[in-house]
Amino acid sequence: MVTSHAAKARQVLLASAALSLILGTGFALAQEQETATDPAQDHTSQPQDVYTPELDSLATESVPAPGAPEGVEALTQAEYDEANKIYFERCAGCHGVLRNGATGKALTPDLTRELGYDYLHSFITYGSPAGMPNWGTSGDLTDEQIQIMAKYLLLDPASPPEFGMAAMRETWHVHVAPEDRPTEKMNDWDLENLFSVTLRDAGQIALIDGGSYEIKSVIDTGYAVHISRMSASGRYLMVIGRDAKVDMIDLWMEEPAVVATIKVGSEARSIETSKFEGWEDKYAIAGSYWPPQYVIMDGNTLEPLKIVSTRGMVYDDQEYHPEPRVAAILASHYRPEFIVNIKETGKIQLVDYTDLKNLKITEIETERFLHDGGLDSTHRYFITAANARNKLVVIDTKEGKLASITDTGGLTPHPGRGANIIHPTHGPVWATSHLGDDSVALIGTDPEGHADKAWQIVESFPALGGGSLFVKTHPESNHLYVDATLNPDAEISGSVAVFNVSEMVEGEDPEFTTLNLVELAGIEGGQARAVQGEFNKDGNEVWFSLWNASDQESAIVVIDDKTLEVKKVIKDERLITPTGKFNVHNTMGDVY
Ligand code: DHE
Repeated sequence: MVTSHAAKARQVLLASAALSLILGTGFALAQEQETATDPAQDHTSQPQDVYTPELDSLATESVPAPGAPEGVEALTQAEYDEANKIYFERCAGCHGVLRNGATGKALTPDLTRELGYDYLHSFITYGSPAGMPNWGTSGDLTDEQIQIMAKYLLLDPASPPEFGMAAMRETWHVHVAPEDRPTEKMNDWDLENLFSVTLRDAGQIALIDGGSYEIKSVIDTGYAVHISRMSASGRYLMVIGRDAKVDMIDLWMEEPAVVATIKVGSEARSIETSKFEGWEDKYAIAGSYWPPQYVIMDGNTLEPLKIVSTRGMVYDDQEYHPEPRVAAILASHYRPEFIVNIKETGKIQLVDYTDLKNLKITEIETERFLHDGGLDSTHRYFITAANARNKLVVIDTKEGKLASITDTGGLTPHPGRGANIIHPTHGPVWATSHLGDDSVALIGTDPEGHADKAWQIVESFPALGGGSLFVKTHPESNHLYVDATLNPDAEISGSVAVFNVSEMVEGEDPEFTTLNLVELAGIEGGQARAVQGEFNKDGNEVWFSLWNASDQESAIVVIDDKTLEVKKVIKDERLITPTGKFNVHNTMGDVY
């Protein structure tokens, strides 16, 4: 069904059992934001809460139980293992691996012992108005588990193992040496229009031909595989799992396959390759959540060359942070540099890769909790969300400095790589949607032609609802697509809003067309969620994943960008939990 909508109600709260089904309960963590008010939060009460990292690879690490000081009860190793698993899956995303606090409060023993066992027990059971989930009364943890957790918090924090060069080299395997690889493309695949599709819960990616929609291959990758990025030449596809395993796939082989792998830590989310002229395919870089570091690798073999720790001072109060996670990493097109978002310290590093021995890093003070972001249409400016601070940070990658920090006016911006459109009066702008409300914000990106609007939020208007994760467009398209993946309402989470860009009018909320993709694709079981539009190479089709629970039917639906009609529904039993999609041409050239 296709319907037209005007502006809708702004705030949407999220309380969805189906969401836990898809995401796992570990997503169910409340952030203790300064803005939170009123009654104890159910841990799924807001979209941004259920999107908190679940460090479930770390949860599998065995850490010896620490001894207990006088007056504190010790845990057996079995109890300690259980507590660690619960902590990393459900608590560490907010309170930090080392319990020093992140978006949630610090839980170090000096503080917890002061509070005492009874306080901790009831705090975990009932939660708090500031955003601590009510783990007991919600039924997520049993009283026995809460007792263990209260005791666990009185002990010294577990410190999971580091992952330095020796550990990395042990996991590094070159399956096909560069000299044994083809010297030219050996298959008849249309590589530029190939899509790498994340099959999240299967730990695989599907390579799907953009012309025939045929699944050419399904390849095993890391656990809860997260994203794919292309090498600048379009030959190598890099895939990273949440378990920090990187797989490098050679698309030139007769049957594209993994030619090198490495594990770069225990928990990771980001991977990128060098793109500056003359440095194409030379290096890859992966950032981890644990340990807090990034590693630069050889672009042909994934050999780890240089590990850089991100531990250090927070940008403003200049207090030490022991575990700043690495979020988005992009390659600069203007300098031989990687742009690295460091979450907790609020710093963006521009890492010059021309001389790894004498590494030069430009460190820019920005805002805490940097997450994802992308480039403007000229590729000169990197625009990224400090999402728990409701801000967009803009970096001038040519000059190597901060251009602006702007409040989006919405709650928890989540742009993905964003979308570059040309607004009829504001000119070139970049769009982000929000997790915490239904707003879409447009920021001016043309300091030369529209100087008065540069880095200002020039428009903010409603789309379908809260819980949006990604926006998408293409230079050949006149449409802006906005999903609402984490919205509790199945009709909304299964739909996308489509805005006609050339009809946008300054100061007016634009009308949009709603495409109920789940209905259009004929998916009946579960709560399939429409997520992350991605265009084909020519920009005349947009693909959305319909992401269902792993035991339910999922699909990819292909929409004709001109007519907004369904061109194809790709259904296949191998398409288990499809989420991100990365078109080779668009990903290698940063086309969005
Ligand atoms: Fe992602 C990008 C982190 C959950 C799908 N995600 C990113 C990036 C980061 C990140 C840092 C930017 C990478 C880059 O550009 O280098 N994601 C996290 C988390 O910490 C979080 C919130 C929780 C977690 O435990 O991992 C998380 N992400 C998810 C999902 O649940 C999603 C929706 C489904 C899935 O497959 O896991 C998801 N994230 C994506 C996608 C991108 C992404 C599809 C790339 C978007 C793009 O267009 O570039």
